[in-house]
Amino acid sequence: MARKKVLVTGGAGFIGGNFVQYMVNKYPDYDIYNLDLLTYAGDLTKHKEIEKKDNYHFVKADIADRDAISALFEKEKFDYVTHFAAESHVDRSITDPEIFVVTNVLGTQVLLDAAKAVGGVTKFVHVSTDEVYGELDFDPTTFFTENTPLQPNSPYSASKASSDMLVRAYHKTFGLPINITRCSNNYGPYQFPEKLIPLTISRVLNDQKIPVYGDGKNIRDWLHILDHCAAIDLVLHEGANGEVYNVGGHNERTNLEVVKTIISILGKSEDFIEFVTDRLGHDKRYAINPTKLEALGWKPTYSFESGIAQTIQWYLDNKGWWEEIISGEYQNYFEKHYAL
Ligand code: NAD
Ligand code: TDX
Repeated sequence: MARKKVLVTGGAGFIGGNFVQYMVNKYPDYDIYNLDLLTYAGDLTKHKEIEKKDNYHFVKADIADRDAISALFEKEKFDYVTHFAAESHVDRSITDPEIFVVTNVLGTQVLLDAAKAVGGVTKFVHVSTDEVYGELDFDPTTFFTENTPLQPNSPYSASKASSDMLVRAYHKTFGLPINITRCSNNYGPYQFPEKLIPLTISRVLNDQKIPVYGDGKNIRDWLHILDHCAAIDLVLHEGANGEVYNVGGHNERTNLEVVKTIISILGKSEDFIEFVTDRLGHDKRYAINPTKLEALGWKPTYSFESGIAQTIQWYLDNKGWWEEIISGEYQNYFEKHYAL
């Protein structure tokens, strides 16, 4: 049987990077192609363990570069596409929305066109976010389902919702075999330290203030990266054509609870918490109903308690990785965004 070729876009980032490693190790008879532009959020050092394996391949390209993407699809004739590449940070989308439209909307459309033109792609999985549904209030009995109307509130989530609509349209109009996944907040190894959990861990370890937006009562529903990778793998192989699947494991926490948990595990003082000006348009609460994915056979393996302990240990064991990042371009971003 011919080897399957899997394109993973954004495979130098946090989620795509973990997914590339998961797939390279789990499927030695698949060829995994990591396509990434290596923006500030992408780095290849995380792939030291797998880059010598025969089934791992790297291609540096911009998903919005139509000529490069068409040529790659023509050459490789992928069987599967898993699309993670994006501008992913809400705060950056508030200060500089345009690149979010170019990468997230136009880039997705370029990939869809290439898949449609070449043919042979048996599944295109578009990795989206629960943020496209907007926000929930604090009533703990309410959840996002796949039928919740899309009401994105930030330039980031608006760009992701737009890309979701294009993916849906290429299925309805051209018959492209697709799935859309919408997951809650991920955490785990190799997350860029501008996101809440790695930002808190790295700053606590350096005895620095932790900026908590507003009153810290906003709620996120935390999903361990490895549970997310298993979900994408399942949807790629078993997802019903054209369907949307929400991914989340019922791990709702306020931001303040998350920060206090990390401080407590690291044995530091809560005096490091600093309440700062709230994010513009800050969504109150996200919470996923994952019943549809569970019916396909998915079950999370991490509770928030086991996942956060594993993640903190990873950041302790891999200081070199994140220290390198926070000493680079990120430092300028941090100083501009926070006045701490
Ligand atoms: P990330 O920012 O860590 O990584 C994004 C990757 O995409 C980087 O490697 C970057 O270099 C690459 N990239 C950016 N622009 C590109 C372009 N034009 N061409 C090619 N590559 C490009 O993001 P992440 O947290 O890993 O998120 C991955 C996907 O999952 C995104 O689509 C995001 O919307 C979605 N998502 C993330 C979360 C989360 O909690 N992190 C939750 C829900 C959904
Ligand atoms: O310094 C901070 N202080 C703070 O209180 C930061 C960076 C965040 N926060 C708050 C804002 C959010 O309520 O913590 C919560 C989590 O913030 P982020 O880590 O920036 O994640 P969020 O905005 O929820 O979006 C994430 O999950 C959904 C990802 O970045 C998105 O790509 C994904 O779609």
